[in-house]
Amino acid sequence: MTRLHNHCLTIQAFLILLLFSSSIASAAIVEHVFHVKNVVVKPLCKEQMVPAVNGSLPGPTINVREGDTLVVHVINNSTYNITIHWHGVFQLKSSWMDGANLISQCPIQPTNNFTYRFDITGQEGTLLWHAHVVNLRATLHGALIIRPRSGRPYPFPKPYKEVPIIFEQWWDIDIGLLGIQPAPVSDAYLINGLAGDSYPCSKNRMFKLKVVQGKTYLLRIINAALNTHLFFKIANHNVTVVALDAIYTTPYLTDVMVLTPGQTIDALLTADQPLGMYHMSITPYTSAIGIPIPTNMTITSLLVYEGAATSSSPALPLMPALNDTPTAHRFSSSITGLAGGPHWKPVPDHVDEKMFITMGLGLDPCPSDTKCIGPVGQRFVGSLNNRTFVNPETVSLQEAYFYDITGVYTDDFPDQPPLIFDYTNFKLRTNSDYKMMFPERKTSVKTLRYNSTVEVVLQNTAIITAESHPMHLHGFNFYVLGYGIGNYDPIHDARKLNLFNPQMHNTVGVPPGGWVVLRFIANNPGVWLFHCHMDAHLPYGIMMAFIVQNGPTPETSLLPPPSNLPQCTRDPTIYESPTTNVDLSY
Ligand SMILES: *[C@@H]1O[C@H](CO)[C@@H](O)[C@H](O)[C@H]1NC(C)=O
Ligand SMILES: *[C@@H]1O[C@H](CO)[C@@H](O)[C@H](O)[C@H]1NC(C)=O
Ligand SMILES: *[C@@H]1O[C@H](CO)[C@@H](O)[C@H](O)[C@H]1NC(C)=O
Ligand SMILES: *[C@@H]1O[C@H](CO)[C@@H](O)[C@H](O)[C@H]1NC(C)=O
Ligand SMILES: *[C@@H]1O[C@H](CO)[C@@H](O)[C@H](O)[C@H]1NC(C)=O
Ligand SMILES: *[C@@H]1O[C@H](CO)[C@@H](O)[C@H](O)[C@H]1NC(C)=O
Ligand SMILES: *[C@@H]1O[C@H](CO)[C@@H](O)[C@H](O)[C@H]1NC(C)=O
Ligand SMILES: *[C@@H]1O[C@H](CO)[C@@H](O)[C@H](O)[C@H]1NC(C)=O
Ligand SMILES: CC(=O)N[C@H]1CO[C@H](CO)[C@@H](O)[C@@H]1O
Ligand SMILES: [Cu+2]
Repeated sequence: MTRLHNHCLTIQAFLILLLFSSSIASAAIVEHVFHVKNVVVKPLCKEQMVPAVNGSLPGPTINVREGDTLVVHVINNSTYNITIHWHGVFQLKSSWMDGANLISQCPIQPTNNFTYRFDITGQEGTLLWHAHVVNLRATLHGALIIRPRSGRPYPFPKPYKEVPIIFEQWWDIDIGLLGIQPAPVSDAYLINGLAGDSYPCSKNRMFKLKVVQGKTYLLRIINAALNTHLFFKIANHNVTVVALDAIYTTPYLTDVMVLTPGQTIDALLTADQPLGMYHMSITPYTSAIGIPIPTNMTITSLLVYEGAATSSSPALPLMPALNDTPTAHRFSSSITGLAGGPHWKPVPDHVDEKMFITMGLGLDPCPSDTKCIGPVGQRFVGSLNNRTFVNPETVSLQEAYFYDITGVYTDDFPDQPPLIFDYTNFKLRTNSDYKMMFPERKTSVKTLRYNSTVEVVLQNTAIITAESHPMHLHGFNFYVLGYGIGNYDPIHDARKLNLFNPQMHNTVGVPPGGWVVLRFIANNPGVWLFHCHMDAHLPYGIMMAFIVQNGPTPETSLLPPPSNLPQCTRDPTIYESPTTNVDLSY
């Protein structure tokens, strides 16, 4: 009897083996339905109606393997216009699936649906999906976990378990009703949907991670907060960072992490401390210089060792001060890329396009019938090289490009600011006579030749305030060759850039009153947004777009849009004569 049983097991094992070996050869199609609808949740004391995917906050986690095709049918039963952006996914040759509202598509309007379909190749780790419509990302987000193809190992010891940890920012209002107004000060932060002990009505409703002593866990950490950078610490434990933004890093041991909105970290945590309970806490990092900082607060979750006495009081981590820029800067700038690791490509040593972009806030004259809260009675806007980006309204930018519709955008985003000045000098802060104080409102783009190598120096200014802006590039990872404080020195600082094993990102926090140098290869045709990932800065227009031209072959060219791409207008004349749009001058 026993023998027979064993025999069956062997056959079963053999079949499983067969199954595995066949999945090495063929990548899977992973298909999901997202029902977006308004639901009532109560993370704090009050019931609140919010749009959510499948009624859950955070939304469902998507698991894929590198090489898979992901298909998500999004059905909009909410009362809002939505799009879903697959944050950090390269979307190689599938830019219509990028989900950037008014850039790669018009929104999916209430009662409508749209199917996103794309391959996930050349990247592994943790990313997120989120709505790409101002403010709606607050409740429409979730984890997107990309594991190696079956049979391929991680470049670190296999963890015992993997745990998504999602940080969120919460408002006790229907945030969608704000339209494009920046959200006010938030009411709470959540960890995996729970506010925890820091708030009166959520005591004991806290995310708890149960661990076995001696085992190692892979934390897949996502900052889905709309507008806040967050420090993260675990009492009495160090972690080893192994990936940022779904690209592996040199293992980096640390006791503190900081994530800008939109960034992700994969970190190994070994339960190597005495049996007990330990707080895992977040606290905001507010980098704005010269703007009052909010009351400090720490939001916690719990690490609970199996076998620990539940009566023991959990250890607390000592959190950095809210404005601890040195700690944030040290963590962000010290990590290096895993040169030679999976999906690593050497840094190109030549540069075809050099850009220097000043970034920060500016002012816009206050409309006569309105009261504006900015300095000298004006309202805030964003500025990239003295430009404030204005979204198109009647057609997406990518359709305007693909169908050659004139009057939607201008191809004149400048490579340099119109003025060379002492960018980080605080004396300029409130000088409304200053020549870069009132940027030009425009939908301007920068066109890049297919396959060109682009270097961008992002220089944070002190106009109005110096603040860390997390700049996010759609469609690409970029190398971060260097970070610094002050004005970038093109001779001295350029010599110190890391061209060997720089970290890579899709979102980088540019230090307050500082700079970063990025490099990427424009090998993905289409229109790609580059913008501040603090959601409040989207309506300010801290945004621009790159148009990457087609390469020489159909394989390197932008395909026509899917026939059911949501439209802003139903005017058929716009779509009469699609051109093939292959750049023959290449
Ligand atoms: C969302 O809910 C629908 C049913 O309402 C279900 O079919 C689908 O699998 C769920 N999606 C995910 C990603 O869990
Ligand atoms: C969404 O709305 C459609 C059309 O009104 C309806 O058929 C469907 O049942 C709704 N689904 C959910 C999950 O509410
Ligand atoms: C999606 O929209 C199309 C076109 O309006 C409609 O025919 C289809 O039934 C919708 N699918 C779902 C699942 O709602
Ligand atoms: C964390 O790492 C630091 C630096 O290596 C070390 O001094 C400290 O003892 C470590 N702490 C724990 C709890 O392992
Ligand atoms: C938070 O506020 C308390 C009381 O005002 C203060 O003692 C503490 O140092 C502050 N902590 C941080 C991290 O700023
Ligand atoms: C910035 O743009 C504004 C608005 O177009 C313009 O008036 C100003 O001269 C520009 N600044 C510089 C330095 O060119
Ligand atoms: C793009 O650049 C890469 C590396 O420089 C090169 O191998 C490839 O052939 C180029 N592709 C095209 C279509 O020019
Ligand atoms: C929803 O999208 C449509 C098409 O772009 C637009 O006309 C409408 O104004 C949008 N509604 C809201 C509330 O933004
Ligand atoms: C049947 C159903 O749930 N229909 C809803 C779909 O979504 C729209 C917009 O929220 C509602 O008005 C319908 O009642
Ligand atoms: Cu910003």
